[in-house]
Amino acid sequence: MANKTVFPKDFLWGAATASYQIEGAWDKHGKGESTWDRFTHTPGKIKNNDNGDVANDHYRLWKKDIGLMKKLGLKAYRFSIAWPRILPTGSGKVNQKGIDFYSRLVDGLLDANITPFATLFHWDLPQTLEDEGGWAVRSTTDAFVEYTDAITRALGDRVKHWATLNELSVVAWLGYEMGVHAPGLKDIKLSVRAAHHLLLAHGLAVPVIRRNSPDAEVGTVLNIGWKVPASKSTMDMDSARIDDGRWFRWFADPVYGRGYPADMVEHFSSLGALPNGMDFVQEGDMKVIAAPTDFVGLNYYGRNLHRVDAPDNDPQIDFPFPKTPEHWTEMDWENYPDGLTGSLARVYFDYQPRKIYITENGASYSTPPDEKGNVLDVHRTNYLKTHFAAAHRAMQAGVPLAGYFVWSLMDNFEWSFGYGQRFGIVWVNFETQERILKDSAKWYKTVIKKNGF
Ligand code: IFM
Repeated sequence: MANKTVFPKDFLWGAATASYQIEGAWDKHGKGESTWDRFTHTPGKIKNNDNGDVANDHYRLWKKDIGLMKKLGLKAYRFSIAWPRILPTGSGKVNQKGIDFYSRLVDGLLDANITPFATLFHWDLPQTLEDEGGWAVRSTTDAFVEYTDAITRALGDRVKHWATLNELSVVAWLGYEMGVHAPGLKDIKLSVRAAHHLLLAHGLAVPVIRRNSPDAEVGTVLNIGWKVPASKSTMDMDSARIDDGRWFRWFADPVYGRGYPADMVEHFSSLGALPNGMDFVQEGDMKVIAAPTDFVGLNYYGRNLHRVDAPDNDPQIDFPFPKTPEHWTEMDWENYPDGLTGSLARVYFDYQPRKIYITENGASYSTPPDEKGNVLDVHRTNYLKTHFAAAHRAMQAGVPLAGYFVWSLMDNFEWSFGYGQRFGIVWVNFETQERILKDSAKWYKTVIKKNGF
């Protein structure tokens, strides 16, 4: 049968992971402690008290993992670099063994014809920096520049795709306001400061990367959800607007030179987050944050429907599908491909990035291997198929989507949920470190080969 959904010739089909979620070797070869090491070693923070001490043992098994990528025919691999491997205490002395690990990984990828796509910060901050205030203090941005300089000097000749930070909003809100991610703080005043410093770190890093890796593409990675009011009532609409403002506009607007969104400054003030106004924003910061970039990476997982249960609210007019695995993943996230088309179109037409990558998209389903050792993860395959088609629709409407990274290459440590949530297209037995290509991976392989489906 002929392909129905065909992608451009050079489309970058990939898969993504993150250092803390897969590497293990948390204290090996000079690596410093990270905030996630500290957080997971604190009893009661993570489901089953799981931690990333060993995780997928990728630090040791990286060659085997490149073998898997090769088998799948991946064109690109998105991974992150653990800052505390490079600068164990956040700044100061560089740990050559840490650099060597990523250098070997990059060479291995290039040998396998796989484009390395590196993220500088996917949440594992050196604990020493956290002890000095972490992202809530400005000095962490200087340390980030130092780290960026060290790693891009070492890899900038070979890595030509750099993302600065992953999902800044998740770091700021889950880590500093809600306390469910490292460092586990619950202080909204600190969280808005953290958000600003994460943005500033991004802006400061861009020229450093350009200097050390001259012909590379540079961007950042933002998470985006399809936030919809359940009715036309003001309450539902406000709720959806604020949710989008918090998780997306608060970050995208400054990156694209618009400054902080006024409605959200008002919102944060009303919550008591800004007792001294925006005193943490110094002259010139907003210009730094708006440094021109080559792409934006979007992580999309689903729709959030806003229904404010108030007696005088409008009748609710929109309802999600029933909670069957077809429509809901095991994270209790709605499977809503149209939201991906909408998000891509919105970001492109509203912010005009030069290029977009879907830097993460995928689903958690825990389907285990059957007695023959096959993992029949039909819901994941269906999730991916419908989302690939949704991305393709956006491209037909003119969105310059250049690549797609499935989250995740393999099952891994899912933060506060531990190992219970499995996003991988490759099954991992965490006792034996055996890897098995799930059916979704086998299907993805055919998509990559045919450049469509
Ligand atoms: O596992 C995470 C990833 O680290 C960041 N984006 C969302 C994924 C699924 O929760």
